[in-house]
Amino acid sequence: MERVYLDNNATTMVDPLVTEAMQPFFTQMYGNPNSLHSFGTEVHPYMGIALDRLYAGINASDEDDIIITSCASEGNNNVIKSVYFDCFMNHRKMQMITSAIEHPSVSQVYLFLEKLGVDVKWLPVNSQGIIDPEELKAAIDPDRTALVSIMWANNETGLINPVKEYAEICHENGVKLHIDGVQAVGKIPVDMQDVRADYLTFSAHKFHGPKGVGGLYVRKNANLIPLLHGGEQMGGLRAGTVDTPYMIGMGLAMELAVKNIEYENKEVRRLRNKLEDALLDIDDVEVIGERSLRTPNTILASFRGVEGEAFLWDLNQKGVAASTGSACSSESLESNPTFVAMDIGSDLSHTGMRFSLSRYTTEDEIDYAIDAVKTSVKRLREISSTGDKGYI
Ligand code: C6P
Repeated sequence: MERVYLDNNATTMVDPLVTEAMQPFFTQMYGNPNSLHSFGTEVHPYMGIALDRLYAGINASDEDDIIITSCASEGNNNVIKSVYFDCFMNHRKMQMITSAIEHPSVSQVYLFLEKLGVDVKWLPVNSQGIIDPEELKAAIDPDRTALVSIMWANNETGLINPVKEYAEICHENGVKLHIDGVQAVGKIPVDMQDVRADYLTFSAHKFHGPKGVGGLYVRKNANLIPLLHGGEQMGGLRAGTVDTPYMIGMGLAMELAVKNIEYENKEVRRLRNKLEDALLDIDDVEVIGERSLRTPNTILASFRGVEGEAFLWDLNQKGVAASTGSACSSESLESNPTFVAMDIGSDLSHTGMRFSLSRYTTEDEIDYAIDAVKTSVKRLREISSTGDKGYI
């Protein structure tokens, strides 16, 4: 076996049907969809199909908006800054609530807003790694809270938050709810008529679509101030020529992801559990978060006495791609946000390694990965007493 890709929470392989569907829009139907000639207008029906697929994929109502973005980071920035601009312009309440385990495209925006004087409340996770709805209830001040941002599923652990309960709490208190749905779409059912949040972000490359395109769902009457001004595209909510091949690719990727949800929850879950059982067989390995509370493809395991960089290097030498946390923080030597929030191994004696599968992961790959991890952990523990780092 040459290479095994177990980093699907960082990004996924594009489904070949998706790449095929995108091709005509690079070299044949390449008109600007805002042009009035046939090169522009001939693309419209395909964009309509893509939008329909996105609406169906998250069960959005026709009255709601889905804005095509360049990525989920853009969507997250847009929602939070939009609510900030709105409060600023209307001299309104300025408290916002988020959690200790958000992706940097949420947490870093809130850290920035704190510098501008916004009162940000950071909700902790409970012993199961979940944000307790009671904590949210207690933190909301109906007179001051303008926005709550909490992720649906965590990118490191896969732990699924009770977003439906958050939506009910926010609704009762007249507070807007923003959900980062990046790690939920394609892994678990996402139904925006059931979960009455105001905003949801997602990113095509997490569900076998292309990188560089995402979606921002905005419930009717939720209001959105654009991040990008300068054009009437997306009903004036996001300026800039829409990347038609990528939007069309994302639409098909969404449809295929939803069709594969059952496979994801049966077969991918089975392979994930097989890997997880094997990891738990190794001494001093723990998996973060109860299995039944996680997305079906994800494991964050803590390996005691194994140095993270050496482990990653060793696995990579064996052709196994995993990650010590989210890809965009991979250059930081700090502990994973989840480890910090859950107070695990703050002395860095525990390495967190994330293994994330996809519908393309095979049983042979899992068997190979199990052997590779076992050999690597054994080797690194043997040499750790010598002070050698275990890699060149
Ligand atoms: N997480 C990971 O390795 P973009 O790249 O902008 O489309 O998605 C950002 C993003 C937002 N929210 C969550 C929950 C995410 O997991 C991500 C991307 C990757 O965990 C890359 S940092």
